[in-house]
Amino acid sequence: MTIRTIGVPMDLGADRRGVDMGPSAIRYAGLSTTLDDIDRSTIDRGDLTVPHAEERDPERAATNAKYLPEVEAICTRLADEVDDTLADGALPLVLGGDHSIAIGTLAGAAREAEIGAVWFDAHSDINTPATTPSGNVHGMPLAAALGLGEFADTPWANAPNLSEENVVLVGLRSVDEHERERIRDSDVTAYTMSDIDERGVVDVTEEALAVATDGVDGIHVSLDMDWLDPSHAPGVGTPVRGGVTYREAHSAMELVADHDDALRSLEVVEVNPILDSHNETAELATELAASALGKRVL
Ligand code: HAR
Ligand code: MN
Ligand code: MN
Ligand code: MN
Repeated sequence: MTIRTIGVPMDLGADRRGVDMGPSAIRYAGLSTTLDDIDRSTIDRGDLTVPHAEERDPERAATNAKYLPEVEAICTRLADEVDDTLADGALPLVLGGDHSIAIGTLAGAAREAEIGAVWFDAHSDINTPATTPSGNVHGMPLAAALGLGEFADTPWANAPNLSEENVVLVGLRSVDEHERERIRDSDVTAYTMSDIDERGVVDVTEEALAVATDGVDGIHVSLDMDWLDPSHAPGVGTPVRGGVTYREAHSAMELVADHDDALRSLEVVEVNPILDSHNETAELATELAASALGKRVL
């Protein structure tokens, strides 16, 4: 199966500038040669065009969902790209950009198939404009995709064939109060870093994959690089101490690749080259994508 890379140089969903350079940094880190080691053909369709914050009216950032109209425009195009890629029988590899782009990836991935989603992240990204502490849309993509709260009124943001029962969060360590309530009140499954400490990353990831794949056609995997400990992935906008290690992250991605051909789409987000040290977070993002797509040592 062909892997089709789609870059989304988006940073309007986050406060710290610089994640818009993520797709370039990941390509510079050797994505195409790394993927050549996998027995699949690869093609890079380039980047979507995304406006810069400097071109926008700063007033638009003074809301409880900053730049939401811009996010809508970009995510609508991304959803079409992802859907076209899947219709062509290829696997979309979406490069972020901040995590708001997951709204588009999920909407496209869930257009013609029932899907599950595994969300590897320090954060739960399930705020809505009413509950967000920051107004940053990268803290809202799961709520948007599931049509929660005010997102019930934004059909463009909803993933049509994604249900809470097949959504799993892995590695949480930064959850806002309202997000905690929302997770408790929903059918979303969530594993914290404490679960990983107690049970190990293999056990937790296997269970997460079992939940996400239950009764669906395939899954989307969303890898927020701040899932990793900042000692391994310093180049992210919102680092949180106490994340998974380099080896744990690879183990989890290898399990993704090994799980019954379930992976239909993959996304790697929140790489911030401005905050990185010698592009190491982009290099790690490249390696982890390759592991999730089936790269092995032997
Ligand atoms: N929960 C916070 C908010 O909504 C922080 C969001 C964190 N950002 C991310 N997403 N990198 O995973 O503002
Ligand atoms: Mn830019
Ligand atoms: Mn995130
Ligand atoms: Mn995060």
